[in-house]
Amino acid sequence: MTIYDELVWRGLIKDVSDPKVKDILNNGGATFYIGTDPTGDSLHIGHFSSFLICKRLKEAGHHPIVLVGGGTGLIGDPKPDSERPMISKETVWHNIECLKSQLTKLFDCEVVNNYDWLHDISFIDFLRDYGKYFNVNYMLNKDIVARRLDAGITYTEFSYMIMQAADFYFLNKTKGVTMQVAGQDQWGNITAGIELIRKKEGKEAYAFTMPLLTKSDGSKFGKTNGKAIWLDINKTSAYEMYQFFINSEDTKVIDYLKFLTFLSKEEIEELERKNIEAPHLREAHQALAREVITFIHGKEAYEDALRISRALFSGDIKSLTAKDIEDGFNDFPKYEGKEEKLIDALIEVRLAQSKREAREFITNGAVSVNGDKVTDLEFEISKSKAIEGKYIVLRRGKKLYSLIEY
Ligand code: 383
Repeated sequence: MTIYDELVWRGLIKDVSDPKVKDILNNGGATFYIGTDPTGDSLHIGHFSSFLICKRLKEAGHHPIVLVGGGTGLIGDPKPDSERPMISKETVWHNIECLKSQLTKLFDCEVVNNYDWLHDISFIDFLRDYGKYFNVNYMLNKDIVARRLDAGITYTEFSYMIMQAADFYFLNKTKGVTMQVAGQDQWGNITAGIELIRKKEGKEAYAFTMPLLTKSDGSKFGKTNGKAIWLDINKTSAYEMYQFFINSEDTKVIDYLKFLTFLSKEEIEELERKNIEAPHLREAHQALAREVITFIHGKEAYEDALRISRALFSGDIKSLTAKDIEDGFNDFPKYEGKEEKLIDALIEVRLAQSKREAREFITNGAVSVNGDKVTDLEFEISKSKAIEGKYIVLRRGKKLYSLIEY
């Protein structure tokens, strides 16, 4: 199977700028780039799904460059619904450092920062050298701008596409980048760059986009209860990530395997068969969790997550040693152990928002202490009740855990 056919099979191709993209991908040897703005101090699983293309294309003999948008991050890529809040420069610098180290660790790629070339273009040069190539009508017709016209868009965000276009132009000129890759939401910015290169240099540049992963109801993939799945293990533990993938919808799990793993067509087809024949074994879900977590956090973190999940699933907290709990809950925040009422502890460890809520959870039998359900509103926690005198694991509902350390 050619790389192009493989990308199509994996569902990774949404739009292509030119039919030639197929040959370019199959021939190898192209330099391409994909960018991200430093809007946060970690990438999330949505970014991961796009950036994996670096590894796929690298294996097919292409050279990937990853761009962190220090310049564009100070401006803000227009969202369809509302203007982005401005981020302070300090935050942007901090986020860049965080993203750079994540990206190099995960994808082992050359990383560039567009602040390096965008920051010293003067306003006059910007208007003369770049603005002059953009007809306002063309810009207004870009989907993202058109969608913002009613609610309003500032001149700052309106200019964003010119900056991203300037990046493509700059990387084309200085690093021989001939192709840009991104999620489908970036189509407008990417084609602006292709146009700029054509107009300024008379050269052809290329691009393709990847579909955004969705759930079966069409909503965005990558969140549980409104919380993003981050790649930073301190923001989303390996265990939480494990839960996220294990709970993927049965009708979507095969799509996710194609999109997010490097398992072969044969392996995925085999899992697809098992998913239909023996869905209760959840082998496809297991494989998805294993592959993605191992890629992001390594084998050990995956195995910890699995072991903890098994113990937590069976409610068998007491089978865990203090060391097990330390390892497994490594990524969880630890709360300071006190001698206090369970009701108060639940609020402190963020398993309840108020006393009223905490009481309700306890009386409804939703709370357990080290695996034992507690319905007594007067129950007190203390060091003497901790596993090996060290840890108390509080659970609310089926999945929410907090760790108390003495
Ligand atoms: C900036 C300057 C460039 C090229 C790209 C950029 C960033 C781009 C953007 N990307 C998204 C982001 O930063 O906003 N304008 O969060 C996301 N990407 C990737 C992918 C995705 C996109 O980082 O679809 C999801 O992850 O393209 O939304 O010269």
